[in-house]
Parts: sequence; C-alpha cells; structure tokens
Amino acid sequence: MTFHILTIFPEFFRGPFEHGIIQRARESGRIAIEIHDLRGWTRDRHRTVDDRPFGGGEGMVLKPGPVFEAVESIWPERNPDRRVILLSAQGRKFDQARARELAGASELLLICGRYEGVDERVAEHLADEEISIGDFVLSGGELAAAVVIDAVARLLEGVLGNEDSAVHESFGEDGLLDCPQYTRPADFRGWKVPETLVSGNHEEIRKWRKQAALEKTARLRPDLIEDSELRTTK
Ligand code: 9D3
Repeated sequence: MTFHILTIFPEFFRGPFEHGIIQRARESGRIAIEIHDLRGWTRDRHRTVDDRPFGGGEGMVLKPGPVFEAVESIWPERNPDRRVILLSAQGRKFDQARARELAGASELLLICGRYEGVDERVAEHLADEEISIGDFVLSGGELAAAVVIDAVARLLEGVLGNEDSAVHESFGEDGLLDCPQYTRPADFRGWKVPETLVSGNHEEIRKWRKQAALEKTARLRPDLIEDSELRTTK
C-alpha cells in the first residue's frame, strides 16, 4: 500500500517511519510512504497556506486552494480504493475497526490539519473521511497521521512476522485487552511472577491468562467489557 502525507512540516516525518516494523515494511516494498510539502502547491511569493477566519476569531485557517491542488495533482484520477483522509480534532474517532477498513484500500492520502483548523470545504468536498485519534488537543495532524499509518500498515499482508500475527492482538477477536506478560527474572525485587505461568501446565496457563485479561480489562477499560457484552447478547 502507498501512503501519502500532505503536510506543512515534511521534516516531521524523518523519525517515525525509520524504525522497526514500518521501516522493514518499506524496505521490503510492502508499503511506500510519500511525504508531500503543502507549500509546493502555493502560487504566491510567500507560499501562503493559511488565512484569517471569515466571521472573525482567533488564529488562522488552512486555505482550501493548495490542499485541493495538491490532492488533484497527487491523484489526477480518484477511485474508491484511493481514500483521502483529513486528520482533524473534529473527526470521527479512530479505532481498530477503522484501521481494518482502511487496510482494504490500495492507497491512502492523509491531510494533516494545522492552526485553528482547515477550511470546511476540504472536509465536505475533498476528503472521504475526517478522522481524530482521540479526545485530546494536538497541535496538528502530523502525529495523528503517523498513528494511523502505523495501525493500518501492521494489518497488511506480510508486514508482521508470522510469530506476531495481528489477529491475536488486543482489540482483536474477543475485544479484551491482552493478558499481563512477564519475562525473567521470575523474582524481580521481591515481586514474583504468578505461580501458574512458571508451572508448565498449559491448560492452567490458558485459564489464568483468560481470567487475568478479563480482570485487567474490567479494571482499566470497563467500556470494553460493556461493549463485548452488548455484542454477545445481541
Ligand atoms: C479546542 C479548540 N481548538 C483549538 C484551540 C480546536 C483545535 C483546532 C486544531 C484543536 C486541535 C487542532 C489541531 N489538531 C489536529 O489537527 C488533530 C487532532 C487533535 O487535536 N486531536 C486528536 N486527533 C487529531 S487529528 C488532527
């Protein structure tokens, strides 16, 4: 899959995709990430990408012109497998289900919002969807774009090694968090690894893990328990 990022901070992405699983996926050609500088589609001497909001108010708004021209030149032809996503604080909240859906596209183009916002005509007439990564305020869409790309890329065929299948992750099959994990030493500063895990009894280990996952989910993410009960009783 090819991911395109449209941003006024192309240097921002020097770091995030140059490590680990994403780096390996790029090297093997399973994914490509192209960074596009929005200022490349401005026409004035100052390469202006923002302007004051109609109706007054604080801050600046990303102008529609350069954004439309950029998308239309990156993709002269649109088709349903090429999805344009606007990252904005007003978007629909991103989750694993949305990541799975986006993983079905052939190419994604992520527009990173900045300033106080993006001219609404981008959301209405250019983007296929508007996505937020959660209910907190970021300074722009760049970190959010990196989050979306990471979550989508690891769902693609061949991106994860087979010892690490995406099917078995939290928010996978049962909608619960993963069970707690431990490694050596078995006694660290007097805190011991649960007896069952070192017992070698695989049936007991399986039961312990299921129970521990349930307890941890109930404690940290009660919302997930309610959702999974809703699913199983319907
Ligand atoms: C809270 C009122 N406004 C800020 C003074 C609105 C606002 C505008 C622009 C808040 C954040 C931003 C910049 N954020 C993003 O572009 C953004 C974002 C986010 O802030 N939170 C979660 N996901 C995303 S995706 C893009």
